[in-house]
Order: sequence, then C-alpha cells, then structure tokens
Amino acid sequence: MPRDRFDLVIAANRLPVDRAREGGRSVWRRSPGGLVTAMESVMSDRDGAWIGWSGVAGRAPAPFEQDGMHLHPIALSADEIRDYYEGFSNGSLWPIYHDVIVPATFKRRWQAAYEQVNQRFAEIAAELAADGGTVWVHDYQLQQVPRLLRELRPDVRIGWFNHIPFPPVELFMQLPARDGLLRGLLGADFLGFQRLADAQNFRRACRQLLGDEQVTVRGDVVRTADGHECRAAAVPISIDTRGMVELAATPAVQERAAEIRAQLGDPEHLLLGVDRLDYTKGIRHRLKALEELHREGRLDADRTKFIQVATPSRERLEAYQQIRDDVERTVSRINGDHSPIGAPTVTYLHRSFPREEMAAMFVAADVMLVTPLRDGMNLVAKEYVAAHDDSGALVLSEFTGAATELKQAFLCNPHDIARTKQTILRAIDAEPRERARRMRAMHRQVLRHDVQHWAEQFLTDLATAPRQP
Ligand code: GDG
Repeated sequence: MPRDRFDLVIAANRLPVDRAREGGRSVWRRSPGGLVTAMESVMSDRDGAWIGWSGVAGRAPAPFEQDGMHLHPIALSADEIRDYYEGFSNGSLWPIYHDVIVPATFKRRWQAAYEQVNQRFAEIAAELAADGGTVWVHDYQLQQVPRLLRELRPDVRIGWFNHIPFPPVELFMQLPARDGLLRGLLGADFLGFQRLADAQNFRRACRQLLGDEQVTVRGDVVRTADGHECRAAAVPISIDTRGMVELAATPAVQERAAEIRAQLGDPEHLLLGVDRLDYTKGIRHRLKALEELHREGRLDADRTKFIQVATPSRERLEAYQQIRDDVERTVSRINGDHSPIGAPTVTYLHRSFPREEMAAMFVAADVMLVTPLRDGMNLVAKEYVAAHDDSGALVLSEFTGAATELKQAFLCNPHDIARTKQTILRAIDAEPRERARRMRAMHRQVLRHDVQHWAEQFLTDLATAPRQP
C-alpha cells in the first residue's frame, strides 16, 4: 500500500508528460494540450494523482512528482501496445466509434489484452484513491476500468469521459465485446459525453443490448440490477481559451503570422487545415474539393494558398499508412498541376510544431477548413475561433461535436463535395461584416465555455450523480 492516497485520481491512456532529452539527460516534459491545462486548474486545490502509460514499452519508471502532481506510470509490454492499444483500441473500437469509415478488425487476443490492461489501471487507481475520493477515467481505451474499480473500491466516486463519439447501437453491436464494455462503463457514477446524441446512443445501447433484466433507463440515469445508478449526459470539452487569446495577441505571434503570409507570396486568401493524420479528419475530401476548385478555375493558384498540417499519428497501422499515401499523392498532384514556381499551392507539413507556431498559423489564416467525417469535438475549430475575434472564417463539418456549439460557422457535409466546394467559396468571399458577425458570436461562445468550465462542470456532475446538479 503506497504511503500517499489522493482525493482526485486521473486515469488516462497516456501520462501528461513525454520523455525528452535535455543537455544529454533524459527528462519528463509536459505534453501540450488543453486536457493537461484543465487538470492543472482543477488539481491546484486538491491532492491529485495521474496514472497512465509513459509512451515507452517495458517496465514502468518509478512514480514521481511534477508540477504539483503525483505521476504514476503504468507498464505496457510491446505485445500489450500491439494488442491493447494498436489492436483493440485503435483497430476495433476507433473505427466502430467513428462510423466505420474504415472497416473494424476484431481479434480475441486483442480483447484479452484490453481486459488485462484495464485491470492493471483499475488496481493502481484503487491503491491511489483516498477514502471516499474521486477517480476520473478518460476515453475509449479504459472503458472497463469503472466496473473493475468499483469491485475493488465501492467507496470511491467514479467518472468517465469519452473524448470520441459514442456510436449508434447498430454499429456498436458489431463489437464482440459489446456487453462487457457497457457493463464496464455502468460501474461509474457519471459518464460524460461530447454531445447529447452520444449519451443517448449509450443509453439506447444499454436498453437494447442489456435488456430489462439487467438495466432500467429513466431519463438520463441507467440503473443496474444490483441497484447501482449511473447518469449519462453531455459535457462538451473545450480549450484553454484565455491561453490562446493571449498567445495570439503577442507581438511575436503576430509578426510570425505576417511572415508566414509573406513566405507564401502574400496571397489574397490563405486557407489552413490542422489535423492528426487520421482517416476520420476528412483531409482527403478537403483536398478533393480544393483540387476540383483549382481545376475548374474557381480558385486561382496565384491568389489562394493552402497550408495543411498533418501531425504524424498511429504510423504502424495500415489504415494510417494508406491515408498518408493518399494525402501525399493528392497534394503532390495539386502542386504539380497548379503551383507557380516558388510558391506551392498546398504547403504540406507532416510534423509537429510548437504552440507558438500553431498560433501564428491560426492568426495568419483567412479561412480554417475543419472537415472531419466524424469527430468527438475537434479542438482545432475552437482554437482558431479563440485566435480571431472579428476576422477569419471557419468552414466546419456537421459531423464534429464542435458544430453543435459553433453554429455561426460555414457548416458543411464533407461527403457532399459539390456543396463543400460552394461552402469554401462562400467562406472565402464573405463580406468582412458577415465574417465579423459570425466570428464574434463564436469567439464569445468559446470564451464562456472554456476547458476550466468543462472540468468543473464534469466534477460537479460527478459529485452530484445520479441526480442532476
Ligand atoms: C480527441 C478527439 C476531441 C495538432 N497538431 C499540433 C498540435 N495539435 C493540437 C491541436 C489540438 C489537438 O492537438 C488535437 O485535438 P483535436 O480535438 O483536433 O483531435 P484529436 O487528437 O483527435 O482528439 C477529438 C479531443 O480528443 C478532445 O476531447 O476534440 O474529437 O478525437 O489542440 O491544436 N499542437 C501542437 N503542435 C502540433 O503540431 N503544439
């Protein structure tokens, strides 16, 4: 039994830090992202611990303290990374939870590894949580942790947040592990989803697949046969809005934004896409729309430039190698067919950038293209809106969680290439007054609903579940 127990324990697939080299030494560096910022703000007045994988196969490093947080690495063997993470999480669950954009693969070995790793997370969480403490579990990789943890520590409040969509029951029921996943989640007191529709999909799956003998669903509460009640509702995630507003306003970022435009030959219209290189993000559809607009002469390659940041992701999986090949072939064809000498039509960047450079790209862009085929929320859309108060335009897919909140965006259905092309042109050609009106409303929305607000809302919902706060 460890000496320290904690009021709030976060369990996520990854720790909020990465291994980095500094002056020949190996050190832990805080990973970028809103989740870490949000957790810092809610942990500042509590005793907090975070458990997760360190990113390296093999034995886990010893637990350590960083930025006032106790970090507890979980070991994953090379086989577990292949079967639990790349296999079950990203080969079975990810496609099913994202509308089967690529077919899902099921292997019994993957499922067994998922259960084994979830058990490990539950055991460590059970060791670290204080009496009557709170455990907040994150995401699709850890759906069995709530039940396993409740068996070990019935005194603990357990919440789970799903960063990705929850699929309609017709898709969810393809999973061989479906009942175990639902029962795993029902061990929680509160389940948070990005959209109301995701929470409804979950409750419908419980009703339909577990049936009256195992569950009763009343309003947003699911009651299991043993009398335990679990509330499932929407708590949409957001970004560190103030952080982005401040960063975007710094002279360094403003100057860099002007420099980026100058490097591209000061185009009249600068378009931007920022995504993990994932088949869910609709990069292929976006490029097809742009390619057709150029081919038809409706976009002028001298006056319009497009930057696509595609951050490397899950590179050992075949579907990700395939999307990379497709994207790179299309970019190269567009550039070959349309670019003037020295100023490519598409600037394709397959790597990561520091936050400041990302902010400069957001500031520089006249039109942001966010066209996923399915996305839990999409933080990039909110970051772009935070970086602009009355300029710029956002083209946003209806299939993102963000579309529920950012209603003044130029909404599109990325499957409908003809209409998407029209929407892109409308965003490019919109009058400054219309752009300002839309952007101001969206900017206000992300200022009011930032990631701190999200974390506090989740924890209040969890503390008061199954009642509504
Ligand atoms: C999952 C869900 C949900 C990207 N490249 C760089 C960089 N980024 C940052 C972006 C943004 C984040 O990464 C990506 O967030 P998204 O929401 O767009 O997408 P997922 O990674 O798929 O996240 C998603 C999210 O969880 C939260 O719940 O919204 O639906 O799929 O913040 O700016 N940041 C830096 N350099 C890069 O090169 N610094």
